[in-house]
Amino acid sequence: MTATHHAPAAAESGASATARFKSDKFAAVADTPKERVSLLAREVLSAVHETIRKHKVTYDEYNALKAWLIQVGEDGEWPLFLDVWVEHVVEEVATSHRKGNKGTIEGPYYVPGAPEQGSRGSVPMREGEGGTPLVWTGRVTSVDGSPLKDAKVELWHADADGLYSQFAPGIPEWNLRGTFSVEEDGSFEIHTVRPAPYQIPTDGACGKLIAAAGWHAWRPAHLHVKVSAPGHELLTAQLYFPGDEHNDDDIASAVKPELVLDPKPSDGGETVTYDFVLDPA
Ligand code: MBD
Ligand code: FE
Repeated sequence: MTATHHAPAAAESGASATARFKSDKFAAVADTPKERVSLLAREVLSAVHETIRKHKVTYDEYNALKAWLIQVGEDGEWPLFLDVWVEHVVEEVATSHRKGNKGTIEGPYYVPGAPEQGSRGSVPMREGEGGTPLVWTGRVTSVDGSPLKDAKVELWHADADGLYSQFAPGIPEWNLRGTFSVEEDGSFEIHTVRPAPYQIPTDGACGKLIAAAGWHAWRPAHLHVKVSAPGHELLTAQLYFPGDEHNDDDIASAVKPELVLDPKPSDGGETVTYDFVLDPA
């Protein structure tokens, strides 16, 4: 099966991301101090006003914007919109002090609490799961080189059709989602499959913007990870594959050269090594 057979599931994925954000994160959203709200809201609005003046935005364009903004909410695509077009700059600002591993955006499809698979094992997958088998070995250390024996590596990614479990229908709950521990020396070995390049939902409001602007909807194939260890900053990253045609024009602007893997063919699949270096908190 190819990704195109599944494109219609996409708007549901956007709406599922809204439901997920509400259930996991609404309670955790901290109040923003009044002075910050005032400053940031004023500056964002000024930037909008400037754009309108500079380009002489018309009433037709203003009303098209209103209609579109309403549709983003109705389609449940605010998480998708924000994570694709805004999060990468928040991530850049939040992690610019780091000396350890580069990170990148979380995106809309993380689910906490994926099943524990030990330090050497497979992510949950279906019988005959599509995609080239991938064996990934790595180590988690602190910036001083010491192994972090209590580290956890959470991995989640799309399947060979570009779909995420819990966001697209008909996929087992924790498919291609797992939590791994590490050995005393910080090492781990994870068995999974190579995901497909990912097309963001084209049948909702975000897709409408992409079509109206003549952009494309693609992200390169990627593995999402969260790497954590006591006393260290949480690392959220994505790993990419060399030669993917969208590594240079990711719709979500989330590719960094340090995050591109170097897989080697091995019997029936691929092996890859990628280590993580965490910053002390
Ligand atoms: C994804 O899979 C993703 O990683 C991002 C950032 C946005 C949309 C879908
Ligand atoms: Fe993703």
